[in-house]
Amino acid sequence: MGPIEKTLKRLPISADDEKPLWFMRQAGRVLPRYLKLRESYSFDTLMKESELAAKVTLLPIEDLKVNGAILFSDILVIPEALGMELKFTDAGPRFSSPLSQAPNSIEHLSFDDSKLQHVYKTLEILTRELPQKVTMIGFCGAPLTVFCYMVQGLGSDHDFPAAVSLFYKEEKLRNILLEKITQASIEYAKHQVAAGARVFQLFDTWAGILPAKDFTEIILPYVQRILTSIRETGVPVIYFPRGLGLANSAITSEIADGLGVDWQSDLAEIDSIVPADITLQGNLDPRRVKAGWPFVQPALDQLIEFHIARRAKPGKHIFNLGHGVIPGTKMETLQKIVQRIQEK
Ligand code: 1CP
Repeated sequence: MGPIEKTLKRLPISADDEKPLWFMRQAGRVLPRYLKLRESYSFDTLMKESELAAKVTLLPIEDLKVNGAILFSDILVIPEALGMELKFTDAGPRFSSPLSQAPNSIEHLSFDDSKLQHVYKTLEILTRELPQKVTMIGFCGAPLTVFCYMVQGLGSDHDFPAAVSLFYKEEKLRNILLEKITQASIEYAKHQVAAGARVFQLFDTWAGILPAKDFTEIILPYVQRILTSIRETGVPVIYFPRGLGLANSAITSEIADGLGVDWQSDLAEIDSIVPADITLQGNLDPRRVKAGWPFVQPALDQLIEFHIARRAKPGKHIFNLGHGVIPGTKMETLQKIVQRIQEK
């Protein structure tokens, strides 16, 4: 069992274990070997051809020496499997008709798990190929984040005005859509576990777009249902609610084993408002990482101090960024981060 899984299961890390470490969006953004593959294949092909997806998943293990492998896929596969048409354009993925254009079509969405077989096949290949110390991390998008993209569309305003206004105006349709996303995510996540995922992360990139009270009262119960059903299989879960701020205090160990902390938050402060039995993950600022090694090193050394101070107890902290690696970041900077963490 690798250090990431051990940490989340609160098992002691031994002296010969590496420190638990991976980067959000570690595969599909900056690695030269990935960018080279993209010259020959579309993103869609890389994701849907399982042999290729497995190969891309392994690149950061080989080139960065992280000890978590996150499945190469996307959170948009759930809307697609619910029946929305997704096109991969040069400007990025786009839905042909976001739901705000025809809200009543929400009633007709229906989950087809057979569209996701390629994901399970990728995981099966990886389960055979991953070194023991590397933890296979499955993932999907959280209900609110997926709702925002489905209703608003992609590549548009990240305040999601059309999605949030439908959220308040059309309560019945909102609940139907959140319920469909939740049920599909549960089935999808359980299937990922059956195919070999050892840890699961739920990405809630847009958790911060609602007022905290609405988030905790309306959204969190859906999140909790997904996470609970995964935990029931014995697989630990990390929840990454970006932009939640002080409302992170609602994330107890009833909800998740690990909490992904965004770069906006002070890690020690989040530590003081969440229960002690939750593992924190994060939270180097990816823009500092993009700025280059001299600018990231002081912040990294502070993070290492934080990690070491908490390390006396098992299950405390996993190294990561506070959001995904930014395009244009140098691979060498990521490699230096890994080296420094593992040598201290
Ligand atoms: O390292 C990896 O790349 C792992 C695979 C991975 C993951 C974990 C991809 C590949 N996407 C994701 C998650 C994801 N996708 C999130 C949550 C994490 C985050 O906030 O970074 C989100 C919000 C998305 C949605 C998404 N997918 C967008 C943003 C759209 C918008 O307007 O905000 C885009 C452009 C994508 C496409 C995508 N997904 C992944 C890649 C490599 C790409 C780019 C494809 C291309 O080359 O066009």
